[in-house]
Amino acid sequence: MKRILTGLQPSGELTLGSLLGGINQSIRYQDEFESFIFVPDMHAITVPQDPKILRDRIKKNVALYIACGIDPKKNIIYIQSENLYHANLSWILECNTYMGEASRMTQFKDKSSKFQNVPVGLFTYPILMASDILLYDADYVPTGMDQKQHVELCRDLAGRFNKKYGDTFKLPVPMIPKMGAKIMDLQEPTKKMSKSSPNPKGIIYLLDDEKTIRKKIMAAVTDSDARVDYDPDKKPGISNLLTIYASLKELSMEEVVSYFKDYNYGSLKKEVADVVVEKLMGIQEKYYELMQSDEMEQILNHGAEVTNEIARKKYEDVRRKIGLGR
Ligand code: ATP
Ligand code: LTN
Repeated sequence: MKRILTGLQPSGELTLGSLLGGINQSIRYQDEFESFIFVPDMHAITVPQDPKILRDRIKKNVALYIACGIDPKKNIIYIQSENLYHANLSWILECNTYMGEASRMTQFKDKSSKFQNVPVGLFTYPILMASDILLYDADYVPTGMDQKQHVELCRDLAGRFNKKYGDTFKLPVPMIPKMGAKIMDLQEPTKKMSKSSPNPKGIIYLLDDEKTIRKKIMAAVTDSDARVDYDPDKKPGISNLLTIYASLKELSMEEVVSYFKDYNYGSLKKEVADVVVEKLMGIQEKYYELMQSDEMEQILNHGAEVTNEIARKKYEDVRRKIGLGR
């Protein structure tokens, strides 16, 4: 069975975008592949984090993965920092990465421009990501378009290592959803709904209560044309609401547009809010149950155990090949 592996950074609270663009993909693949899903908490500290908030969020995210439908029986679920091999392999890969190729990463250019003193970890971030992937011989890495360049760097590093030291790593293939739902900010519908964005009004968090969800959707920015149509360039706000509805109801855009064609914006928003509320209330019920049970501890202990064993073998192979240790 082919193996897939992915992670969502705990750099902010998970959003409707995380669910429809990220988590849902993993749910879709969990029957078809051997599936690894983890919390890349070491990636999150490449930008400043409050320790208490970070720690709470790591566990929250795991519970949310499961509450959204990631089945712990079908997935190995784990926390990156509970496995020391990630950082160890990352160091070895760093010694085999060129400044030129690392400097080309567009995410680094974007994120570093926001700092006066740029953390070095922000620069080496994609190399740690390569290590996350290569330790487990992942065949596919489901992720957003923004991470494609990182997976390509990972392939380059793996290929270089294999050439120099003999066949060691599998070359992973990025799995970018073809027509994956890209959910936009409700207040700035030309921008992605992003968990690290500073304005919560445009973002539906998975743990928002019903009243907040309805308020945010009813206040979503639209246009003055008052005609329901899917046109992301000219009508980004309405198109975004249609996308949310289509993804949650698993309908095609044609079906959704034809369903809403005689609606005014107010009643369209109300129906979109109804389906979002229904979905998120179901997730939240499961989430609060999980947070109170000890099931999460068992799942994470199991994940740590299994992944440490796999990673240890890979790391020892690498260490031996490059001549480290006795
Ligand atoms: P950050 O704001 O910290 O950069 P993010 O909210 O953009 O994070 P990531 O953790 O980088 O989210 O993304 C995890 C996965 O979820 C990626 O595959 C990404 O493409 C997807 N994703 C995140 N937000 C959205 C969104 N609004 N629409 C579609 N997919 C999304
Ligand atoms: N950089 C990714 C998160 C991430 C990841 C990974 C995804 C860290 N390590 C390994 C897939 C495989 C992000 O920001 N979405």
